[in-house]
Amino acid sequence: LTLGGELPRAVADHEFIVNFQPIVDLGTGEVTSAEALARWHHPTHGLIDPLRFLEAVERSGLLPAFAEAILDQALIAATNWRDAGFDIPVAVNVSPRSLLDARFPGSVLARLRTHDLPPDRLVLELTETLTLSQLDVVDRVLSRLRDEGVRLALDDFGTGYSSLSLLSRIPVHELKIDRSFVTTMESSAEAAAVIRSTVDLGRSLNLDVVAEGVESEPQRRALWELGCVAGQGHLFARPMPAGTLLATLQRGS
Ligand code: G
Ligand code: G
Ligand code: NA
Repeated sequence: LTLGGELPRAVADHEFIVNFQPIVDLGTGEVTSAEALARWHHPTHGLIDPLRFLEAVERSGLLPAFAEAILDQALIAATNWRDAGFDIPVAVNVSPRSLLDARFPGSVLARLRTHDLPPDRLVLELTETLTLSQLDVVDRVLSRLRDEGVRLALDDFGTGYSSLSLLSRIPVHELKIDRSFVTTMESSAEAAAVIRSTVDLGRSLNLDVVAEGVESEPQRRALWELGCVAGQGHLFARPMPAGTLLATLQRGS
């Protein structure tokens, strides 16, 4: 993508917006939280997916401004849902590079205070692409957030070669099973075994486990039978604007 030169304007003009995908109870369908997913609302190209601009943002020096814009929108949405009677946490994706920035925890905590949202209403989703050599710095950044009550989730769990060692170094509250395992679980005994093991791990360590990319009723049922009680995916809902999610909550489905 050659939109890199447009990033300063995009930040200044608030062109980065957020959609929210519900995370649901796989037994009842009740919405238990929502994941914030960034989009670039470009004046001529329309809505652009994060995969097409995230790398450029991360390289640009604008990552802190981008991350703050996304976090602000997520926290505003969560306070609006709470004020309407739906006190659900919001999950925000964090770039590995933000975790190497000593100012990151202070920035997150300041925004929680500004929006008057308790820290445990925010889940930070971390990916496994962190290298082990960076873990000392990352652990310091995350300890501060964890100590204040912010919840941490390990995203794309099972895909990184270091999932388990990462988990032992960075205590988290939640594991998100990568979509690839859910997609193949009905035909692959290995994928089903990874899901079962992750659910068991969650149970032993007292972690929440969320399945990603649930697209069909047979997948939902198979996950439920393996003991996985939370999930997100197109079977339930696609990412949507905060106000649309509120209307969905108010309809009770
Ligand atoms: O919404 P979509 O499926 O296109 O998202 C693609 C990827 O972009 C996902 O892996 C998601 O984790 C990542 N992503 C979405 N929003 C953000 C964000 O605000 N910050 C970061 N770092 N990653 C995001
Ligand atoms: O990497 P991360 O876990 O943040 O992934 C979120 C991405 O997955 C978003 O881009 C979202 O749009 C996408 N997504 C969410 N649900 C589904 C689904 O059921 N199927 C597929 N193929 N993608 C999904
Ligand atoms: Na995520």
